[in-house]
Formats: sequence, C-alpha cells, structure tokens
Amino acid sequence: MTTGNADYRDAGLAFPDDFLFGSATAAYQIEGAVHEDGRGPSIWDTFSHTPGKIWNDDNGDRACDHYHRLESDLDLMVELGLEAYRFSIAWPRIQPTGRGPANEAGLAFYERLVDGLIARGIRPIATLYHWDLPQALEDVGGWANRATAEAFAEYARIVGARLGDRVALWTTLNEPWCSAYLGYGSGAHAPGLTDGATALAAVHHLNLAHGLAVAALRDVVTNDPGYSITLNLHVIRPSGPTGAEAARRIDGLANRVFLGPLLEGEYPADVIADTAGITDWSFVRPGDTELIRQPIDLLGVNYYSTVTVEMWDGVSPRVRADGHQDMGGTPWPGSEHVEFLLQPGPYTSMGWNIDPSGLEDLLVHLHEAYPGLPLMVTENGAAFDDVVTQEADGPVVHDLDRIDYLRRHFTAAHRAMTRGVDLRGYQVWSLLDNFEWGYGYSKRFGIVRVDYDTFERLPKDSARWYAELIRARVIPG
Ligand code: IFM
Repeated sequence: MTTGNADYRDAGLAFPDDFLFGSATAAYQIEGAVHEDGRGPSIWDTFSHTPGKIWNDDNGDRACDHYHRLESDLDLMVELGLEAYRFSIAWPRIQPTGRGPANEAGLAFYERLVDGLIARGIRPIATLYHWDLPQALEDVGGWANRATAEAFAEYARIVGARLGDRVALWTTLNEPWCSAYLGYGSGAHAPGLTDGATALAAVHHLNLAHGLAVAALRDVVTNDPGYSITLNLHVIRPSGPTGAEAARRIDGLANRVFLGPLLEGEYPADVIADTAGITDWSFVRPGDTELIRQPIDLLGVNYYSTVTVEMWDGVSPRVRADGHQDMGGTPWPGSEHVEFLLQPGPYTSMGWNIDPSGLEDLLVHLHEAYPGLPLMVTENGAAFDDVVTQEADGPVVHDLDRIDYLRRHFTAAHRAMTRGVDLRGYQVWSLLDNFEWGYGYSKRFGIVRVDYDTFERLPKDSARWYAELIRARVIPG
C-alpha cells in the first residue's frame, strides 16, 4: 500500500525478488595498509600527506584497517544480509607504478575478497578506478596524458584475466566528474591541480579509459558479467530568468560531457563552444568517440542531492565571498559565471540538501533519454553527526536521521520503478564509516560505525533497518 505523500515516506513498498540490495565502499577509503604487500603510492597518498589539503591532515594510511579485517568484514556483510557488495580495486596494489607486471600479492587480496563474497552468496561488483591513480602515472601527466587511458586498459586486462571468471558486474570508473574537475580543476581532490584545460583533457582521457577498459575486459573475461560505469550526474534546478542558460552549461559539463560520448558517440557541441577559450579539444583524436562508446549493460547512478543555478553578473559580493573569482581553481571551466544558490534544507552534515525527488527525477530522466539501458543506484547515503549511546546491552547508534534519509530515497527509487524505470539494484553508501577524502574522518557515511582507535565495527540502527528491508523486500514502516 502506498500513501503517495510528498515527503517520500510511503509505507509498504515492495521490491522485486531480483532487485540487488547491497552496500558500497572504495579501496583508499577503507583499506589502509598503504605500504604493504608491494602496493605503490597513489595520488591520494601524496595529496593526503601534503599539509593543509585534508581536514585535520588525516590520511588513508590505516583507514578502517579493512585490509587486515577482510574476513570479519565479510561476515559483517552476511550479518546484514547484503546481496551485493560494491568495492573498488586499488590500481597501485595491482601495478605499483601503474605499468608493468602484476603484483601477485595485490591480485591475491582481491581474489580473497571476491571468493569470500561468493562463498557467502554475495554478488561482487568491482570498480576498477575509484580515484587512487598510481603516483608514477601522475608524475608523467596523470589523466591529462592520453597514455594513462592506455595504461588503464592494460590494468583492466590484468584484473580481468584474474577475476574475470567470478565478478558479476564490472564498473570501470567511479564518478569521473570528481577525478577530472576536482582533481585538475578546483584542486579540492588529488592531484590538486587547478587548470581548466587540463581538467577537460582529463574528462576525455577518463572517457577513453572507460571505453578501452571495457574492450580489454571483454577480451579476457570468461564468465558472463555486466559492464558499467558509475556517474555522479547532477540534478540541476534552474532559478530565475537566467536559470535555463546556467542549467544548460552545468548539465553540459557535469552530465552530457560524459553521457554524450559514452552513450551517443559524440561530445556535446555546446560544451565545446562554451570552452573554446580554454581548449581546442585537440586531445580528442579521430576514432576516439567510437572507442569510448562501447556497449554497456548498466549505468551506475550515484545520487546525494541537487543544485540550483543561475547566471551571475560578476559583481555579486556573495559570489566574491564564495571564491568564484578564482578562475584558476574552478570545477566549471568556461562556466565560472554560473552561481550555485543555497539549497533549501534539511541538510546532511556535508551541508548537502536532502531531496529524494531529485533521485526520482534523475532515474526517470535517464530512462526516458536512454530507454533499454538498465540502471542501478551505485551510491546513495548520508553523513550525519552520529552519537554513540551506552545502553544496558552495550553501545548503540540511534541514527534515525540516516534511516529517514534512506527510507525516503528508497521510496524515490521505488516510485521511479513504478514509472517504468528498469532499476536493478541499490548500493548504500557506505558500509563503513571511512576516509571522506578532503573531509578526512570528520564525516561518517557508514551504516556501520568504525571506532578509529580500536577499529571495532558497530552496526548502527540504520544497518538493522536496512537488514530488515533486505529480508522482507519491503521498506520497513
Ligand atoms: O565518499 C564518496 C565516494 O567516494 C564517492 N561518492 C560520494 C561519496 C560521499 O562523498
């Protein structure tokens, strides 16, 4: 029974039997053990050890110590009833310098992980790249260098040859928007560069890397997996008379510059025009868009919140106070005159607005734009300032705000499905509290709490709530 209310708190919504409920993590955010078993340094090791880049100068050296707690973390997944687990493979564990022969110990670790999942009846969803580029590749240009895309295909081939009889779903890249624009445009992420032309070259080489990697995987895998990429598409609300122009620009840079080549075989002409003063796009070589547009089985969607935009005239004091005048450090090359307005609340502790209608809108839009392409929510979740309470039976985290967030977003996903969207599953971000990039350990996204002194895991109430959803296949009341 649905109540259909505007708050997305419907009761009694049932999910189909083949809907894949799971949870997601990423290597650098949870593994730790950065110097062990031959792992090479990544750009995030370098960046996080650069003073002032990360909140509290935190780093991923130990993270959640998952590398040493693999078996008990797998058992935890069973306790929660997960049907799938989305993890990422650290490229520098497989190829310490990003090229050359495989590091056996690195492959063996992920083999234990995949085998451990399968033995427990959990489907492995493997992401090849969740931002931890081998530092040696960055030293010769990183994602601004076409050779990195070619190296990525070789890495994909190595991993595919080893695990390509067991992985259920391959994801090439996680959120290339972040890798390109935060890594090379705004400088908020590793490697911390601030150059618009470099960011746009990175966009293209990431797209190319995806295409080359899918082809390389197809060459070597022996089972019948799905192939996918995960994008953090922006849900954009226009504001005022200039909102449509602002939305077009941000949609171009955030969404269409990926969806175009990946799914339609071309870059959007308006994005090329908008950025003509920054780059001539000569890094796109003849034939590249054909290489990028590989058939995929599923598109991964990461969704957290929405943005509202309008154009600004360049004299607004509020914009100056926001630092948008720093043209050297924008994630929006060529569109620095778009202003991002404060969103109506409520907010998570990231300051991100909570708007489940954005997820429904996004899924329905993708379904209409690309009919026949299955979708999966590969990340959704929320950071809140959790409180640990000591009760008679031990410590607990009553994270009602996270339960409510998840309830509302699962409802949004369900509503999208009733509108015809072919949604195959939902991976909650995140299984564990973890290293939240520039925010270090200050933000907790986990449905399981991690004590960063003892590394003990404590399932929060949201984990119990999620376990009940998975068991009953109905959103708990
Ligand atoms: O923690 C990140 C994740 O690595 C990528 N997607 C967004 C999450 C929350 O910021």
